[in-house]
Amino acid sequence: MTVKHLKVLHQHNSDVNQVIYKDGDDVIEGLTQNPKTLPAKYFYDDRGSELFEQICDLPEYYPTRTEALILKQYADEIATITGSCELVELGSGSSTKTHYLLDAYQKVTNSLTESIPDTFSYIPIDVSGGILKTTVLHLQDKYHDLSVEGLLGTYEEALLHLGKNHGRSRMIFFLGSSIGNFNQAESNDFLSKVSHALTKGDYFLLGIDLQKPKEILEAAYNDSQEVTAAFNLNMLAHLNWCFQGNFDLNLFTHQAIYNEVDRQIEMYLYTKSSHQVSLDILDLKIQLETGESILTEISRKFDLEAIQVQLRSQGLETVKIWTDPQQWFGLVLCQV
Ligand code: AVI
Repeated sequence: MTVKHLKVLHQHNSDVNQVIYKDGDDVIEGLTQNPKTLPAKYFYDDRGSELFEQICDLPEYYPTRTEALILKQYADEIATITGSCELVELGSGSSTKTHYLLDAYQKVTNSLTESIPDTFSYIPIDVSGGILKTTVLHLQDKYHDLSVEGLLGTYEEALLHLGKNHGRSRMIFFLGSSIGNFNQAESNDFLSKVSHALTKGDYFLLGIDLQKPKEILEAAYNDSQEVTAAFNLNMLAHLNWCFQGNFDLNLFTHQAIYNEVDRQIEMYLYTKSSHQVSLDILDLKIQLETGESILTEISRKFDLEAIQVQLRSQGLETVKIWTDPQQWFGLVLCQV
């Protein structure tokens, strides 16, 4: 089915039903180093995106509902501070929490006098074509006065594609503490690209998971229904599909630990027995030993002071911060 208002940014793939990224150099690099790693971006094929949606509803996984509560409570205030503007969401997924913002910006836009022509526009950006397509269709149905254009691509591609916003203000938002999946250097690079896609006076809204006791963190990433385990293992199925591989998912187990020194959750796949794996398209054969680990994801946990310093170093000045009563999650609004 063709969807109007969905643009494919990735040069090598014009099928919106597919997930992009097929290059594989990063896989070779990760699997040939010691200890082994795999890039977290390979979680998100359509099955991985679906599993992630299920993770967000798990009782142990507090970030999504805590951030949603903050948004529900403060979306109107955020919209009042920034005023009507073009909304750009990086890593939109199913845009569930975004409804609070869209409702608030719809009100702000409708409250403008008729003499000021303004539109209410939303640009969701994601690497998963299936979920983006569903989101765009759903939003077009729900908000008749919303102009929505989905961009299928990576953050880098999308931020470059957006260019500077001429004429009206923009707010880019990045929710769910996805910035925690970047290491310090990657997050600096990411924030610098965000900053370059904004013009003086524009806004950036960032959701961050805050530091808290190890037990709460580890439970959130080792859930009792084992959905996170399925999500982690699905990366191997995705790699099999992308690169004609023969990872046997039954030979791996999932475990997440909180590294208190680096203040990050680390998600691992451990091998149950020694075996060989090949990825034919990459011309790669690797030997895995019993109990060997593959690090698939880090999820950093933040401190409000430190993140403000980091944002400022990229030209993003904090305007206001909102948290929940337990201070488990934070929303930082900053301005160029
Ligand atoms: C997308 N990201 C913010 C999630 C997180 O919490 O780091 C990914 C995730 N991995 C396992 N559970 C959730």
